[in-house]
Amino acid sequence: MLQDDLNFKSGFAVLAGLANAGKSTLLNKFAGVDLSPVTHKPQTTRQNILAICEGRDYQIVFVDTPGFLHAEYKLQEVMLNSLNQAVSEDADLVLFVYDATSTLSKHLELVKKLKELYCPILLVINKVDLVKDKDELLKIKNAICAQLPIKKVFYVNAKKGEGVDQVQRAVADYIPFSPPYFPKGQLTDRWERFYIAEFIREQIFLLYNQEIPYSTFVEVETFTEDLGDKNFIRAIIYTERENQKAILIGKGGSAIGKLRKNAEDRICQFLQKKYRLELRVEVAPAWRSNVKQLKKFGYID
Ligand SMILES: Nc1nc2c(ncn2[C@@H]2O[C@H](COP(=O)(O)OP(=O)(O)OP(=O)(O)O)[C@@H](O)[C@H]2O)c(=O)[nH]1
Ligand SMILES: [Mg+2]
Repeated sequence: MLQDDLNFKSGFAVLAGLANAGKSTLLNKFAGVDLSPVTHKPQTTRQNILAICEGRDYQIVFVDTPGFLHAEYKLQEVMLNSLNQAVSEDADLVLFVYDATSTLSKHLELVKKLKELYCPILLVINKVDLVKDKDELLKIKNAICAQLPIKKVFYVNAKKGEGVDQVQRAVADYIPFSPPYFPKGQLTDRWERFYIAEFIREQIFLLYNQEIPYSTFVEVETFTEDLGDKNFIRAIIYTERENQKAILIGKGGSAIGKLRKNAEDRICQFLQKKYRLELRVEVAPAWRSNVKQLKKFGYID
């Protein structure tokens, strides 16, 4: 083994926090690309997403997770399991992402879970731009540090990327000496199809309200890569009820037309290639509570 290999560090840094705390925004800043869907709605992230970041002598695998929640239906239980598994089994380090406008009382259960961990925990107080009175930030820090063995605290505006580099440097310090987990230059561990479905779902979260985003699952049926100008993607949006299907489509197809356009732009921008997106809506009754459907959709192994 070369001397340099012995000095190499590598590890999994898991982002944990409540829904809407800004975990995916932060992950995207680490990645340098908008990999993980970000929306103003809670529970946007449903599955763990990896962003692999490299330095000269380290490779950090950042893990975005679903926000901590009280599971009411099976899909939420699966989301919570993803978070639990990431922090309890995979993490070499946890980044506790805390929305500075939130309250500690909403975090009691999550704090209880974090107390059980043996790995280092770094506290990232995010959305500091929304807090006028900076003394408030100090109070948040003191309250959390009284509860958890926090190694370091960061004040961050993830949306603007302010304070993010300092977090990454600290993570590189705290991860263990280890050979890299992934080949050099790899950004993530999933295929394009996964991100295409995620970006369509992201645009659904941005365009539709109430229960609609939560009731949808997106499946990429066809993804062509060798047809030049004629490359296309065909995707199915599953929803739970006929009336939700009607809302998704909209009068004369107006709503789905807008969704198609926005999602197509997002996908083409990410893949840096031109694709024509085709969408179809189907009903899969109560799929969020149906283990068989969740397996079919890939939420359960
Ligand atoms: N003002 C402000 N808004 C932010 C900041 N970071 C994230 N946001 C916004 O907060 C909202 C939620 O961000 P996400 O990154 O989707 O949050 P999340 O923790 O991944 O949420 P879930 O996936 O639902 O658990 C989005 O509207 C972001 O633009 C920040 O530093 N300042
Ligand atoms: Mg998220």
